Amino acid sequence: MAPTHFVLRPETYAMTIVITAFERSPDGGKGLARDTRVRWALEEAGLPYEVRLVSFTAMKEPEHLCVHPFGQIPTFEEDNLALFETGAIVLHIAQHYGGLLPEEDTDQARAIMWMFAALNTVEPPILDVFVAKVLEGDKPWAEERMVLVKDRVRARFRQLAACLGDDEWLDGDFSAGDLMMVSVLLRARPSGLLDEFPTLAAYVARGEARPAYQRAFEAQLKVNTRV
Ligand code: GTB
Repeated sequence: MAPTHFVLRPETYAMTIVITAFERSPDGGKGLARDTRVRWALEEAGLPYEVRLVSFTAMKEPEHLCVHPFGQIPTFEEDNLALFETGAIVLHIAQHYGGLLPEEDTDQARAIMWMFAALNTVEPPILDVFVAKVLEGDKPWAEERMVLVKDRVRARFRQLAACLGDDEWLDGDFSAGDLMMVSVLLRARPSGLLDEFPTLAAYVARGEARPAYQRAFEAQLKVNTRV
């Protein structure tokens, strides 16, 4: 039976790549929402794209739910393909267009491993800090929990910093693994945790200095600061 989800009807095929992003990101344009990493991957690959902006209400409506079952951003549409999940989107871009994955199979496998490490091992404790502050900040145990949660991030950052050492990137040349890791680490900057680890902060700064990141950042900033 033909799949009914995530394969677009011909009349809705995207002629150019279309992604979705917040109509207005709660971060006011700091680039912390997850469309930035997708924009960055598209810029690294040199691909033009359009952005469909969605409100929090529109994200939960059927039109959006048929490309994102969890009612979130970002999504990615190209020809008859619709994807959600930034890991899948960045991997798709990296595998189908140049510039983000090494040629050699084993090198490529390790770059993908770093993408997964960023999303599955490093991002969760960073998100816990956000949850502890924003969603649980008014609980009587919030302060105590915050200490624990921040220490878990520090433990992870110590391990990551040991792995990175004084290298420029995680494994040879810049790859989709670095793009994802830098994107994830950026989310730890507002808490001050990133700056406790100068080599990680410098690694993130190298990512931010890439022209493709700058273009991605500027594009989301323009959306989130328009009047
Ligand atoms: N695992 C998914 C992925 O990687 O694509 C997670 C997607 C996701 O969490 N999307 C968020 C969303 O749509 C936006 S990025 N949330 C709306 C909802 O769930 O209703 C998360 C985010 C939001 C706000 C900030 N900020 O203000 O700093 C940063 C990141």
